Amino acid sequence: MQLDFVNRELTIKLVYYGPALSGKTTNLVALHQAADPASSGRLMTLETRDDRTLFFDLLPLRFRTPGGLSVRLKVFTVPGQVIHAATRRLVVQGADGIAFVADSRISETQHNADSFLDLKHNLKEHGLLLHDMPVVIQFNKRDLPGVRSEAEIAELAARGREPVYLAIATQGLGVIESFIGLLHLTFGSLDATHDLARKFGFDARALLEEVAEKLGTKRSVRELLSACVGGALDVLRPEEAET
Ligand SMILES: Nc1nc2c(ncn2[C@@H]2O[C@H](COP(=O)(O)OP(=O)(O)OP(=O)(O)O)[C@@H](O)[C@H]2O)c(=O)[nH]1
Ligand SMILES: [Mg+2]
Repeated sequence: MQLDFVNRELTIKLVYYGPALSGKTTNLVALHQAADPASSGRLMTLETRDDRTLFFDLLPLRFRTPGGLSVRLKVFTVPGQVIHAATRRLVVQGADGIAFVADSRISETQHNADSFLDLKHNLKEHGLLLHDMPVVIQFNKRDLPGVRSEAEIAELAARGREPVYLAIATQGLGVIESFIGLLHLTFGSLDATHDLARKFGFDARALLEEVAEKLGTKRSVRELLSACVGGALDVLRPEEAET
């Protein structure tokens, strides 16, 4: 997180992590398409001819809170291919929150697990603990055959602390829900660490509503957040659990 006191501007870094071809770039493309052009900058992607991310993608978004605070979100993806290990380590540096995009197919279980471990190691390289990091998990590619059942995912989710979302990123399904879930955790964590509400009049809920609106959804933030199949969205904001 970067805080520019003079211009009352907050910059937050979010990273979409996960194994190769799980759909990280597709999530960013869907967010970019959904976003109001006034809030969204150009989606920057650098890919090989076969659509594999070579370095990273970056989607810049900008919002203004009712209190006059300007919030810039820099949404990155890492390149999932194993050979790009050094790049992933670089991209994850300074992340305020992570969306882990897993491939729902049972055949991809090991790749998902390897990538999650890789994330943990890379955070550690920067002195960060996965446990302290706001993380949501998205099980993508729900439309494909051979996927883990919803009941099974719900069971996995119930055992973990990370909120879990189901998605078909190519159809834009579950993309906004996952993103709003990630923002909810990340804002809560930053607020708790830096006391943003008291010092800056940072209103996380109002900002979430602003983001949801600018992403063109008619659904309420509450509805979007409750799309998660398990985990604990309240890990970092216990008071939200009662509302
Ligand atoms: N059927 C289906 N295909 C998907 C879905 N999401 C992404 N894809 C496809 O999966 C392929 C890989 O998607 P990307 O978004 O490029 O994957 P990535 O995670 O960015 O991959 P790397 O950049 O190599 O790490 C593309 O052909 C997408 O169209 C989905 O929900 N369902
Ligand atoms: Mg990619």
